[in-house]
Amino acid sequence: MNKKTFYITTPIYYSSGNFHIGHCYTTVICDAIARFKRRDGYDVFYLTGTDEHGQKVQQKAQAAGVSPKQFVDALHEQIIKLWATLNISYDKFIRTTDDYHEKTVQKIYQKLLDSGDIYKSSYEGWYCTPCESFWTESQLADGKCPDCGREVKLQKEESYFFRLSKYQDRLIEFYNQNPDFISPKSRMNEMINNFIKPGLKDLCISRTTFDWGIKLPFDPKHVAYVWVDALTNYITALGYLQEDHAAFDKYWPADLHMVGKEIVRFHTIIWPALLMALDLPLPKKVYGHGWLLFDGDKMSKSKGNVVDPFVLADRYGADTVRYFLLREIPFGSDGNYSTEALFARTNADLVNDLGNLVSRTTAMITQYFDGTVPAATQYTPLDNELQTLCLGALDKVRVDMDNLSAPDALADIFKIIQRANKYIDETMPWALNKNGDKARLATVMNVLAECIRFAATLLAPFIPQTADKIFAKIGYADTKDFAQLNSFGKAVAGLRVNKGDNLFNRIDVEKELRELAALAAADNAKESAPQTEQTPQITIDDFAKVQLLTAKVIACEPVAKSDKLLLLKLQVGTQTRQVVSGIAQYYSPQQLTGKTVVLVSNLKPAKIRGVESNGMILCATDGDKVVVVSPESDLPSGCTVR
Ligand code: ME8
Repeated sequence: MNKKTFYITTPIYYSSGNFHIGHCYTTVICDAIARFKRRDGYDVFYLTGTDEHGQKVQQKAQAAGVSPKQFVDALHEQIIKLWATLNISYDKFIRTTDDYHEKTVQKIYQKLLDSGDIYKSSYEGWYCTPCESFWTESQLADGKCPDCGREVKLQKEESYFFRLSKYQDRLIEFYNQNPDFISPKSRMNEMINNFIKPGLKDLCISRTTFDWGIKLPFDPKHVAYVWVDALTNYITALGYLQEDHAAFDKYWPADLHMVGKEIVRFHTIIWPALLMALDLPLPKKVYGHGWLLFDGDKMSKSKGNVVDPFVLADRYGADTVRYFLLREIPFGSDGNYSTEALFARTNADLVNDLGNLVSRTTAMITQYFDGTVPAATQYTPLDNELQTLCLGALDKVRVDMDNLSAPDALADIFKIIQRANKYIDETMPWALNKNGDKARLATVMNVLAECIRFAATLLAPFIPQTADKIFAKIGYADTKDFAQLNSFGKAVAGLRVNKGDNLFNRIDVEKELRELAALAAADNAKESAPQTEQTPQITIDDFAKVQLLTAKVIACEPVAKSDKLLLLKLQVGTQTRQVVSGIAQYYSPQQLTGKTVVLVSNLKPAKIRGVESNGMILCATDGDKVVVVSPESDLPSGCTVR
């Protein structure tokens, strides 16, 4: 029989760097759900990836002095490492710079043009580059981006538009017919009241003022709007409009798009409308989770290494980080991150409850039964209580997971662990041993080993490495499904236990806080160190090799077939010469003509786009701002600059 499929996605992460523990939240939750569903018999496809195009990436690459591709490659490597560190079990990782994705996005644009859903017009409005979002004047909050509070820029450009307004009524009808489509419910109301009711406007879906994006097949001056490029990853990754579309046929529509609350808008308005235009079925659910806050603020990497997931996983283990994220943050709402809370959770739940249960039980089986789990003789009502708890746990946890509430699921699993610890105090195995009651002692050990096996099986989706360690300690061969929880008692009898090291070590809170503070101080010192530490120093003789001269722009024109290049004719003393400069996006020929600039005059001549360039003019850059360097007061051309 074919298994039921389950297609789950995370957002594709921006390739702009500085990943912090908040970023791990979406991916860790999806991983727990994916692992749970696999164990529960589903054929799961778990997709994640990176969002690599757009103005923000281009600007960051420029600021870092590398090409956008080099920039995204480095970050891609970092995120792959991060997900490996946290044991994320994705089935596919998509990059929006992957060739198949780029080609399919072009086909999608063509399809939408052919169906009349795209038209050309001109855009005038506000743009928030960090969010890559368009806003109207009335949507701005105090003149700033209503999502992130940062500066917006007035954008005026020729653009292609998607007929989003056409889908307004169909969207409302869809929401009404599928009341669980947007979860939690409060986010559905937010979408309807804040965005749909005021009236949907057609969406600008192409840009011309930068070029780090997918070129539109019918007008390559334009690149695809990064959100359309990004959202379509959910279908391009499966092979939509590609030769091999078996995965698309099998898994689409998605069962769950898990996203942070700030991007619910894109996933519940733009995405379904695009799918309607493509005549495709809509995803079953979009879940908008809350944020992990740090001191009440949305997290950022500038908070130092207390929020660096690599540092946290390295010091405390991947499962400690996973457990904290899954257990501590009330799902759907914002949650606070603090190192103290991480330590408190670890010491209380993982060290005291789980770690102790496993180490006490394996030690007792080693001591009383020479390391072999005994068979039970006869269950008392007390044993039956634990048996019932274990046998009923999966149903409860399944309901919790269907509600996407990992904290509830973990609380239900820990009921077994806490009850088993109490059972040790109630049955007092050391007294049974002293009194020579071997039969009762055997049953007690058997019940405890079973509780551990049930707990480990249920914990495996959440803290997989720990579950594997526990199975190894009790000598159990995990079948990696939940069918192993169908019976209680027999599966552990005869297993050889191996106590080994502690599962988790108690965190010495004071000491750790001191060490983290020292690490943060070292990090800050590194960041505030002057640039000269990274840039190699040069001698005055090195500098003397560069001949800098003032030069007057006597003529200037665009270089044919190039959006970026200008050809400048310069007067340098008594000579003239021509220089090609990549500043057409920042200056018009008229703005430069008559200006005195600084020329690197002894630069080796080069041909740029087939045009000879003799030297280079100096410019200062700040992100996407580029300014030509010019002497403060008027000077004749040909003066030395030192
Ligand atoms: O939004 N707490 O990418 P992204 C909880 N590229 N979750 C957080 C968080 C925090 N402090 N900070 C970030 C994008 N996240 C787009 C998606 S999908 C077609 C395109 C979550 O790198 C955030 O909510 O900014 C989102 O779910 C994920 O990290 C990636 O965010």
